Amino acid sequence: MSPCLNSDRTPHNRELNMKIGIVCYPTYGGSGVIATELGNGLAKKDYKIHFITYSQPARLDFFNENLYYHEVDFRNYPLFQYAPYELALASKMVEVAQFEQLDLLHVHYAIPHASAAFMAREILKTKGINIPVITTLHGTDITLVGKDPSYEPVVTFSINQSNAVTAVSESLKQDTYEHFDVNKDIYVIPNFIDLKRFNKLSKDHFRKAICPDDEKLIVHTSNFRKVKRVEDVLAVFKGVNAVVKCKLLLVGDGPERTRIENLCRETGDCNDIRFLGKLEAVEEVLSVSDLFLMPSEKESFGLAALEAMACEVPVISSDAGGIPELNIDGESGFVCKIGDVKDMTEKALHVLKDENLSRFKKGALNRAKKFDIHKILPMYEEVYEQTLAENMKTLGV
Ligand code: GMT
Repeated sequence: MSPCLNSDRTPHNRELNMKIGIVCYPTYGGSGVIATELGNGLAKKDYKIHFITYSQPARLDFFNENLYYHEVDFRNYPLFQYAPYELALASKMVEVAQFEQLDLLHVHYAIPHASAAFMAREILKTKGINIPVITTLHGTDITLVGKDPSYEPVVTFSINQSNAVTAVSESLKQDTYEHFDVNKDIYVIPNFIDLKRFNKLSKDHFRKAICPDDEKLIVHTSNFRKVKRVEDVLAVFKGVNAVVKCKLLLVGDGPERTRIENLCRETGDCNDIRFLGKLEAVEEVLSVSDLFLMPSEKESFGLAALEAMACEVPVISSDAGGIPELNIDGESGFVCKIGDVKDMTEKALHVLKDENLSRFKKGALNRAKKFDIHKILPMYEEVYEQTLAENMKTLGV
């Protein structure tokens, strides 16, 4: 069968009503959030968006006529120690692409989405359907898990086989070239924020309950993995609290939470620290906070810090990965060396001084505005247009 496009719509119509399959992790992680918000944003612009994943994405809990959700049904069998998710995902991509006449597949987080998409694309070719695959690299798929020898050959292959590749920061792009034998151009498209949702809300009653004696409020949100260095958050908080009375809110959950909770019980700091667990309306907490801490060991962009900045919260961060592309030293907060809790504490005290705080709050908001969803979404649209045009050229259309 000769190669052909998936639908007989003209290129003009194709631009207006592009049908896109988005594959992502549906959990609270940053890659899933970006993929879901991207899909939501595109749906508002009349694209038809088909999410393909193993459960309903966390931020996809409303109705929109342009949004569709296809659940990957993966079954176990006594012979398998682990259910082969990647195969079920590839099969679902084939099914959805074929029956919904998708124009392209956009996968978020390389493992295992890029290799599953490669498989789906090749299967579709045998059915006379030729659609391109775009892979967005998010961070640990490159900097941690992906470069592990147990995954590296497949990650390298599936990046090189993607029709287009994007990365969420210049730093992640460079890491990809450093750790993998990649011969493709990588487009840098930073994370973005919906400023209609993330802005400073008036939640003073909440602040009064947490800080009854007008203490300063420090916040950290993460998935409590080792790379987040949450123990550094505790150390900085202890140092700051010794000079300026403050409270610490820890939002999120993950493998390190129990250890961190035990640590703060041992040091006796628990009275001033609250673990809030996973929170859907994180913007409400950010709205009453004075300072955000992100001391990560690895961080390709730092979406959680961007969410804080949009709510006018300055950031004290490490200089890991792409964070310096977001947090501007001396403007939106400060950038310190990974693990330098002394410097982080000093910088935090500087920001929290009454004469400095409002300047840093403004600086944080101004920086966040650069990553407004309305500025970043067109960058993805451009990659879609270009990739489709290249695909058509290859097919001689
Ligand atoms: O932070 C995490 O561990 C979650 C992870 C993910 O893929 O879900 O986040 C990564 O992608 C985000 C969205 O692009 C980035 O903002 C985060 O910086 C990045 N995390 C790391 O690189 C550790």
